[in-house]
Amino acid sequence: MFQKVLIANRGEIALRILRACKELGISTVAIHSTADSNAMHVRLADESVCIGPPPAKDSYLNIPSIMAACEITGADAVHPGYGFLSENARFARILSEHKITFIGPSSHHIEIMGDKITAKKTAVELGIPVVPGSAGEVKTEADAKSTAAEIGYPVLIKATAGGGGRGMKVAHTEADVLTAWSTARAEAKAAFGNESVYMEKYLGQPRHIEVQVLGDGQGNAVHLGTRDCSLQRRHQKVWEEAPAPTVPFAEQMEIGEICAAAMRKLKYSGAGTIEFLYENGKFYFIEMNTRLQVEHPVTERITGVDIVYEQIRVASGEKLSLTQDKIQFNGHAIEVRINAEDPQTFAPSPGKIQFYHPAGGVGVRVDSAVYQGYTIPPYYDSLIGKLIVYGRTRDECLQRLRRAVDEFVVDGIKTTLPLFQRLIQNKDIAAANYDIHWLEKFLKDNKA
Ligand code: MV4
Repeated sequence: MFQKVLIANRGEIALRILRACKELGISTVAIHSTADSNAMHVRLADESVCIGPPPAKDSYLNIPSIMAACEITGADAVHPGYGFLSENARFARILSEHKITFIGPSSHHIEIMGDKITAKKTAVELGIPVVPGSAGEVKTEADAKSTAAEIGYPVLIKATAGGGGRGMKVAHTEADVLTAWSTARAEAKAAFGNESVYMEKYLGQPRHIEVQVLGDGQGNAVHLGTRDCSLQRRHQKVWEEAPAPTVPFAEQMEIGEICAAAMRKLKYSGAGTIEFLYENGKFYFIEMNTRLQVEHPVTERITGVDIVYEQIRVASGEKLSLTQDKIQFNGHAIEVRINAEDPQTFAPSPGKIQFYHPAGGVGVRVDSAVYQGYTIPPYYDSLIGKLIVYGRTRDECLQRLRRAVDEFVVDGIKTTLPLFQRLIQNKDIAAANYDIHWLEKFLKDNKA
């Protein structure tokens, strides 16, 4: 097992990782920018190193500074959390060249999944169902027309280097396809420095359902069931649930087992999330994320598995502590993301927290790194905390969420808590009757 882990992140996820390290008896190193000297992750770690000025590119994304912090402190492993360098294959490779363990999958697996065409090809080879689409890159106008005709309209053109929704264009008819193709290529080139695009059948009203997997790189892998993350605004998740409501349990286990078997074949190591669109009772692979996700606690709550503990174990060369037959799925969990944002406009609202009282009680977990008197800096994402509630049934979970949101107080800044007050009263939410477009439509129709 590791002696010392450097946590290359900030905020609630840095605390989440610190907690797992402490429970494993591993000492911890926090890194921080000059804007984060008073951050909770710095206070709670055994040691800390300031690695640069506020902009992330100069601090949390600054590989030479982070390598220097590893060197100075003698860390033998790095946990990247999510975002920042968590899916940077070059960072994983540099660490391994310096005999420091990257707590995550191999740089090879990060690379395969980072390129959406190789990710999809790999999924097909592994027997994972995918969205019908082009065999690979759509390189020419003639290619765009013939591929779209084969797939059938509407089609969606996506950036190979993309993900997270950037550089996507829909074409409804043959009259739109060339414009969509060339606009998508131009946007992909501008955003990623890579104009490569591919094409898929456009699904109109799917849900976003993902499968959590864990592998040990030795051919053992398990799935931890599904999460529904359809409630998003501009590709930012707002509310996540486990298990995916409305998908029959047997179908969840079936797609879960397909994913676990695929990870065994790949010899995948670490935590991963396999993302699907789900429409008319069918799952269609779109992408795989090779990192810990923000919403992992809902899965932890319904399975009892500590995902970060397992990540650290397998990275240190141990086998998974679990087998599939030991994993049970109990009850329902919902996470809502408390962002320092205006609940109507979603404009960031950094500043000082004048009063802070998190919700508590039975079935409530709060993952946060803020405290009363803390000033949220304006440089990073606006997530200040996650409220995770559990119930034996989804209805009990919703009732508890109502109670917990009422209890939660964050004064001095605007937060998304009032949005959750509104969502909890909505009958579509109560019935789990929503798809990936539901939240944006709700916000448009219910402007205050
Ligand atoms: C799609 C799709 C419809 N059809 N692919 C958006 C982000 C990226 N992860 C994939 N995305 C989509 N891919 C096909 N073939 C619709 C979306 C999409 C979406 C997906 C998940 C959650 C929210 C979304 C919002 C808009 C579009």
